[in-house]
Amino acid sequence: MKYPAIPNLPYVERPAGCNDPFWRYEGNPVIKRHPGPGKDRVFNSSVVFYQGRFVGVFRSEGGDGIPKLFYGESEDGFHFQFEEKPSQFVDEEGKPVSSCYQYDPRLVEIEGTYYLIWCDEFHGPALAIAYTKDFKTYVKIKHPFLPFNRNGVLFPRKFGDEFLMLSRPSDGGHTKFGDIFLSRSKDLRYWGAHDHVMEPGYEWWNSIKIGAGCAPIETEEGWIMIFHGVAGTCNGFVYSIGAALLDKDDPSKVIARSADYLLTPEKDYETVGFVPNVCFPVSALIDGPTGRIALYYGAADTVTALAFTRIDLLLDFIKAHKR
Ligand code: BMA
Repeated sequence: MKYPAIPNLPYVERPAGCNDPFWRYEGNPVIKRHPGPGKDRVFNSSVVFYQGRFVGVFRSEGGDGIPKLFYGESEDGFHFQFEEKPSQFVDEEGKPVSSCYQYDPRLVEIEGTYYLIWCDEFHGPALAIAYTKDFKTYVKIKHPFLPFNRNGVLFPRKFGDEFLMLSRPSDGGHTKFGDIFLSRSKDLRYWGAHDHVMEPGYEWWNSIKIGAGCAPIETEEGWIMIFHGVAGTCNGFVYSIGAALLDKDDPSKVIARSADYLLTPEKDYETVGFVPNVCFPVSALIDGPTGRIALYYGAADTVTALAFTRIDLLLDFIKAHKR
């Protein structure tokens, strides 16, 4: 697929002397603590380019600590305003539907419709799907899979007449395991033809569990899958950012996987917060003509940060650090 131009992409060039595959925005975090009334922490959120500016679905937690999804927008991709009230969903008959929590929203545009996948309450944590064309009305369809599954990402285009989703079946709690699987559907309602994609790594930074991050990025050489990889320590989990290259025609096949992480918690806003040591990638803006990428990631389950890279640098890194 051809990624459109984003002339106003929030982006800063790689600093001279830096050889890292991702470099952080100096003004991080772009969404700090308490960015609006009732919003104590906004993180693990999804931003897309829409009608010349940036809009998104944001995970926010307030006084009750229960995550909900909120609409937000920005002219420049660095400064965001949020709606005060959580987004409302209707079912396919137009009747309001609600669930008691929602988190880790992933947005993707396919043929003019924006699809949202998130972790929803459905007798335990399960994936949910809704679609919107205007970010005002979200139509929620039935949960694609049974509980428990907290991590789902759609590919940004159909393969023939099928949608493809990466997901990570889990348990009802903080899951001490997890592989990435690929599932197929012609209508987003009935999913099957599952394939296994990737298991946790022997490298310690991703040895407990892995989960897809932003929507996979299509390149001439295949799909770049940015994912989070989790290490287990005596102080709890540590979430880093990894990348792999999946086959262009059959993305259940892994062509190359970086043995090294691309970004790991180092800055204060990543190592200190509600949950320390978390870099959780969720959405990427891609400027087609230049291959520049702006990655939004949640930091320490507290704030939202930006890191930058380019398609060619990601491909080079994955190949150079291939296991
Ligand atoms: C995962 C999810 C994420 C969170 C991460 C670290 O299991 O709940 O939302 O960022 O844990 O706490």
